[in-house]
Amino acid sequence: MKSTFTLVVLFVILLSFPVMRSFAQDIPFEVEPNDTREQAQECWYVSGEIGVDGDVEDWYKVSGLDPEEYVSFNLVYDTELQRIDFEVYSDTNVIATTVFAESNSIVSTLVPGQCYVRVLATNGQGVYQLYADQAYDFCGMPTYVASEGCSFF
Ligand SMILES: [Ca+2]
Repeated sequence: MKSTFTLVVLFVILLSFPVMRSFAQDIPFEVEPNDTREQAQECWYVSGEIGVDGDVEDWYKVSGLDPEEYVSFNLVYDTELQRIDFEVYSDTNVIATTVFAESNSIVSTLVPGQCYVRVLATNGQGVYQLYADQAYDFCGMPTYVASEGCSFF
């Protein structure tokens, strides 16, 4: 009985590897030029590189959001190599920004207009991943909470 359970667990683990790998491969990479709002790349999640060859900002456009529900943004990067902040826009208005963000900084906010995210290299260079999410827990609260060091306007 115990060996059957062990086999089932091993089988599930083996099955999960292709799923995780395919998810990682499905994250699109940024497309330059994307240095202005007009050049913003449409996506909910993206991997990019910043701080290289004078490229200090990347713009993204997030469409299909429910304007009455909170959206969470999560930025992941290597703090040993770089420092990155990001700003969230509703149309042309900045509504939230991180200040000296740690990796895995999360901002949750309402975005009533067209959403844009501007990623800014503040020091160094390297790659990052940016995720937008409108997922909620069973109590209707955003699954992410705002990190310290984030400002809202
Ligand atoms: Ca850029």
